[in-house]
Amino acid sequence: MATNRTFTMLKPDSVEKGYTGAILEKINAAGFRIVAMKKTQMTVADAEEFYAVHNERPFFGELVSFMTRGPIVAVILEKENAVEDFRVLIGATNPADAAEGTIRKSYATSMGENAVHGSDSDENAAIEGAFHFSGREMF
Ligand code: FUP
Repeated sequence: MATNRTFTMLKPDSVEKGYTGAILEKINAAGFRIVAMKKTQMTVADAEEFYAVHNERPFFGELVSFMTRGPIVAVILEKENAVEDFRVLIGATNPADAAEGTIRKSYATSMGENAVHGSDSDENAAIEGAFHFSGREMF
């Protein structure tokens, strides 16, 4: 069943460069409602668990070290068709392939440092949201 929720992280590159406000503004302007939000920093163990699906991939070590090098902003978002619409808003994983006007086109620098995360399914949105937030932090 579609939950109409997705999960995003503004990744360490975005936070370091001071893009948090601009990216949240784009997300709000696209019609997403913030259900839960916090600034936090993932430990190596957190990142290894969050990205466990990629643990055999050659980029895994770099991904974990990037995602843990500084704070992130974790956010649960709500909107009709949230997962799919948010993937459109952020653009392709590699910013070189991202469409004009997408968040990754505007703020990402490379495949690795690609500014934002977006869940790829309703099931993963629920798992990833629950990774960062308890039910009492969702409104
Ligand atoms: P996305 O769903 O667009 O965030 O992309 P993936 O789930 O496929 O990948 C997760 C993260 O791994 C990406 F955000 C960046 C990193 N990655 C690489 O660094 N190199 C790759 O070839 C693929 C992914």
